[in-house]
Amino acid sequence: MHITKILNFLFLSLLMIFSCQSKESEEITETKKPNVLIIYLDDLGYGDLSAYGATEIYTPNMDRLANEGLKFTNAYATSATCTPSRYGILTGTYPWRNDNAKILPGTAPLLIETDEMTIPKMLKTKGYHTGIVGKWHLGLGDGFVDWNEKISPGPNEVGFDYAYIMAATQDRVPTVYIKNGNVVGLDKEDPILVDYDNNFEGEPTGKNNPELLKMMWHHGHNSSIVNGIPRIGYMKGGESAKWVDEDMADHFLLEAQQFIKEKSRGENPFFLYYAMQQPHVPRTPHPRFEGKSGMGPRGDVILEADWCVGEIMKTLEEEGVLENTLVIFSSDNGPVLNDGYYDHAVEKLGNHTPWGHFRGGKYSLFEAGTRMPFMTYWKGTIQPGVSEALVSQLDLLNSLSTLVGSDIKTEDGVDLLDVLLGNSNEGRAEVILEATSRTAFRSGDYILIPPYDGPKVNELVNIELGNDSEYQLYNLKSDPGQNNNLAKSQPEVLKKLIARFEELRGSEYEKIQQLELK
Ligand code: NG6
Ligand code: CA
Repeated sequence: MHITKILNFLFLSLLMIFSCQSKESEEITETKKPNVLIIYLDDLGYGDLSAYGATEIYTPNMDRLANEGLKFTNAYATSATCTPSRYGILTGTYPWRNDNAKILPGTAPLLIETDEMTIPKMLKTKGYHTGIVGKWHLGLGDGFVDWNEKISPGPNEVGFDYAYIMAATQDRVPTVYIKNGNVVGLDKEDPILVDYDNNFEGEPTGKNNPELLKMMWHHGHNSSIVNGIPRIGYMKGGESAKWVDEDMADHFLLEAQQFIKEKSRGENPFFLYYAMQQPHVPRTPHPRFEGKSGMGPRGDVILEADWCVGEIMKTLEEEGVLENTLVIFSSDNGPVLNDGYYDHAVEKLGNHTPWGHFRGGKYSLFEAGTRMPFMTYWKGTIQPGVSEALVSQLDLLNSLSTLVGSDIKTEDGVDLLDVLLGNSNEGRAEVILEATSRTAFRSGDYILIPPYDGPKVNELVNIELGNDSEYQLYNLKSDPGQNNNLAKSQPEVLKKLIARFEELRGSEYEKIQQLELK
């Protein structure tokens, strides 16, 4: 062979070896991207976990995440109700920017625009397989939904490759599971009809047929009856597709485990948003958990949820991905006892304090509405500890984006990856909180609640809402229970916070002031 040919051959061979090697190392970095699992509970309070101070209920599996991971004490949901919070966590955008981000009926159209950024969409740009299992409550379809055809747009159109969901809440129709847009187990001969205004002729309701109920309604929840439980909204047909409430936790758990098992064995990393239904009403523990808490169904479903968390962690372990998975645990809004059914939540509470040492609860602008249990756990990467950094669920999109090497960022979110991993205590400087369309402003240790009309207490659920005719200003560090209004004694701080809040909320804030002047 001619010498130049030999050199050429050698050069090409070396080139091939190098290019193979760099391809291989690229692949290694690809597979090194961690899986992300968000475990999101529904109406679980700050004080509902033993790791957060509960003494009357024991949640060992949630505690494990808190004790072996990072336990946050200053973490917020964006809102004190479900739909807006879920909108906030998934889009990284404040829900009060979207007028439709309010508690939705089961027939509401999809709230997230299909061109809007979401966590799963962002992760998909980096090769993630994305899935949701559990509660959706962000609307489906684009105006009218035929539940007997493929339902679209929905989670699949806003970033989830796989979606196994309930449309809204456990207390709202339709009471069926939906897999990638199709109602599971539907018999086409028995089509589903849903209406939130009018009943279907001849169908029993909670209001007219109390003799058919196994759980009695207290307020609302008196429309169609499914499995002896009266619901919000009317539904007819779809018998074979109706869920069994007591099996729901096991059902979603199995789906979540299957997703993890399948995706752990694949090449790409996965993202799973496991949106559990507990302890939202109606509280229907599996018989295995019935009576176990001594606190009635609310306590029992918290124990059930805790068991589910343990099982999901076991699956990660069994699949060998525990050290390559970032687990984030939180809840969508604060706790409520009586949310519309007689289920002994009030009577059997005993000394338990679901709201921890905070004031208010679900629906409230006071702290317990949005201050959430929030833990990050990543075996081998996150060191156990407690973080007092101010974080919002809004920040997950930007933080996860940095984690996976993406530069997608939303304006409202803050990249707090270092804080979530325990490498920094520098959280947010400020955050806006929302409760049923009212907003408050936290800045440093202070919280400003502007004046709002409306009752001080929602008597039906017995929760203080945060409304007052005057400004409220609290120092949350020295007064987490919000008992000492500093608006009069600290006028300088008050003025500063009002000005900043006004700047952030702009025209929205002017609207509030106009309301106030009326
Ligand atoms: C309220 C329901 C409540 C619950 C809530 C949504 C009534 C009287 N109350 O309107 O039971 O379903 O909506 O909860 O119907 S959330 O956690 O999904 O926001
Ligand atoms: Ca909720």
